[in-house]
Amino acid sequence: MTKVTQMNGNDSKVPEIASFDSDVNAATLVEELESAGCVIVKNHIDDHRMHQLHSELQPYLDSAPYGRTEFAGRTSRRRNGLLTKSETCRDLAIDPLVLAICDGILGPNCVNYRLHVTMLVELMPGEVRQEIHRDGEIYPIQHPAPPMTLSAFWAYTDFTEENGATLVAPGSHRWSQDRRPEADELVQAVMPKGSLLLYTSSVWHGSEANRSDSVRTGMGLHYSLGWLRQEENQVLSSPPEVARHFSERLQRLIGYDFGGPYLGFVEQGNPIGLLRDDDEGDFARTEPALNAQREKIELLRLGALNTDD
Ligand SMILES: O=C(O)CCC(=O)C(=O)O
Repeated sequence: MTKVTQMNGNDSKVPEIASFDSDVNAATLVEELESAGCVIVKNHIDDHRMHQLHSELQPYLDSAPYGRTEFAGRTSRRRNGLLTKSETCRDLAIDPLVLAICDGILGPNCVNYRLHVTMLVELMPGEVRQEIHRDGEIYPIQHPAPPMTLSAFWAYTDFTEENGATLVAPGSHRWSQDRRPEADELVQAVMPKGSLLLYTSSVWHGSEANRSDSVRTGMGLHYSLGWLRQEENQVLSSPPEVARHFSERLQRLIGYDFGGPYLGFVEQGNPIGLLRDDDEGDFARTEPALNAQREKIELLRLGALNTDD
C-alpha cells in the first residue's frame, strides 16, 4: 500500500488518494472509503483483459458522437449500455472485489444494491476541465448523505496529470451541502491502465483538462442502493431477450430482482421470472430472506451525519 501524507509550507495537509495493490482485501478498502470517501486499486486487471475490453468496446467509442453539453464535454465521446456491448465488461461489473466493497459500503443501507450506470468517457486532447460535482446530486437529498452510490471508475487508458486524470476532493463526503472544494483540495487520480478509482456519492470530483496529445478514457461501472432509481435504465438497456443470456448475478444486479421487500415486482412476483423459460409464476411480492434483511437495516436519518465543517 502507498499512503503518504505530505505537508506543504503552511503545515496543512496536501490531499491524497490512498492507493493499494490489487491483492488488498475489501475490508481495508471499505475502511478507506469510509474515512476518505475515495481510494485507488492499482493494476486490478491485466493487459490481456484490457486488450479484450478494448477490442470489444473501442469500435463503439470510435463511432460515438462528441458531447453536446459542457458537462459531457464537447471534445469528449461517451458510450453507455456497455453490458450489451462487451462480455469483459459484464465480467467486470460483477468483479468479486468490487462487489465485496459494495457489500460493505451500500449493503448496510439496502437489502440489494444495483448496477447504477455503465459509461465510457473518452477525453480528447484539448478537452477542458469538467464541472466539479457530486454523483449524489441526482437525488434531492442534502449532503453529506450516507453513501447512495459507489462509483467504480476503471482506467481504460493510463490516467496521467497531463491527460485529464479525474480530480477528486478526498474527505469531501463529509462536507456540508454548500462547501465547494478549493483548488488545493483537489487531487488527481493518477493511475496506470487497468486500475480502479472508487468514490462515494457525496465526494466532489470531475475530469481534469486533457493537456496531452493522447486520449484519456475511463469506464464507469457505478452501483446504487436498491431502493433508488438507477441512473441508467438498465432493464431497457438490457431487455429480457438480451439479459436472459447474462449470468444470474448480473441479471439480478441490473434489476431483474426485487430492490427490497415489495420493490419492483412484475405481476406480483420477482422479475427474474421473466428470464426463465420454466418459470411457473411466483406470486409472492417479497421474500422471507429480504424481509429478514430489511429488519436489520437501521433507519436512515438523512441530514443527520456529522459534517467536518
Ligand atoms: O471522466 C472523469 O474523470 C469523470 C467523469 C464524471 O465524473 C462524470 O461524467 O460524471
